[in-house]
Amino acid sequence: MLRNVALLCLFASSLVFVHCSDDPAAKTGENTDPDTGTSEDDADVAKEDSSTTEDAGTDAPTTVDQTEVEPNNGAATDAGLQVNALTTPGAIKGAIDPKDDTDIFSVVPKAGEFWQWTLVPGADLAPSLTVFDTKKGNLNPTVTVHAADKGTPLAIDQFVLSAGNFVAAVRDIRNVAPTNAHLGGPTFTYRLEAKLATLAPQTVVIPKTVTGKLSRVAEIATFKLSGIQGQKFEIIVNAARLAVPSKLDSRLSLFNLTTNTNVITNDDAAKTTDSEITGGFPSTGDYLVILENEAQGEQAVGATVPDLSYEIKFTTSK
Ligand SMILES: [Ca+2]
Ligand SMILES: [Ca+2]
Ligand SMILES: [Ca+2]
Repeated sequence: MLRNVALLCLFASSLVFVHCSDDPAAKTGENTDPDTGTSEDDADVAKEDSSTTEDAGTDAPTTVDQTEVEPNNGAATDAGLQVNALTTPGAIKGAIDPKDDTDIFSVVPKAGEFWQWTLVPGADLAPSLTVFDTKKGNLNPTVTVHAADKGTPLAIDQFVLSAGNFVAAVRDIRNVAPTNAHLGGPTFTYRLEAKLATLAPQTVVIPKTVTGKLSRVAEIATFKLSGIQGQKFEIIVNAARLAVPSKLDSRLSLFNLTTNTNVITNDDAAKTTDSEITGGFPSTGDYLVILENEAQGEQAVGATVPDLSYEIKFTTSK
């Protein structure tokens, strides 16, 4: 259940793009393997996702410090879109200045990479950060978070399902509809960093039921398992369907670590915001399962974190 469309399409007006991963039309996707059925009904299958875990934050920082150059609002020009190319891993300093400024940075991550984005605002900025793939028909989900108050830092986990033309867009959330506060100025500063991190997936031997909880709205959880070609798998998330429903609106993907390609993604199974993926492993080898929270765009980052508990059931059959 994607609800970020309105927000994204605000960017779209200046950015030509395209993504709106939430666009129903974009959701048909790529089940690379005909065998890989989807479980549900939802056309979302096979598209998007993202993934996990934590903090690979301990990786050695190899950032390149940069400074934004206006105009970078995404407007179309003869020379292309007005965006700043961000060298990654790297960090860039900028300001939402003048009022209603949008700052857009382009990046080109590769399939299978795990990026951690952090945005640290100055005291005046209530930041909004959106990372998405502008490539038409792409598999990658849009990831967006915003602060509940000014001065609150943001973090996004981004697992890249397929190579694309990504952008990271920074605004003040109070300038977004319906608030439209028209804020900004030289003191609305921030530092945005993109760090290439190492996933630490939990190893799963099927059959297995795992319970857990995301610690922040744009965190992902990842699981590593082995599959045999042709073997059927069924992976079911329960969050909304828990006895005490949590606030996690799951999206679930299965990524083939041997071929570095996505196998299947599901946002919502029938009649629930929980995800289910089923099908057959396209080849024998290791796979990554990526669980994310697609409600992140509505869950402001602040002092309290919503209950993002989940249960995932992994099963296979011949
Ligand atoms: Ca700016
Ligand atoms: Ca700008
Ligand atoms: Ca969902």
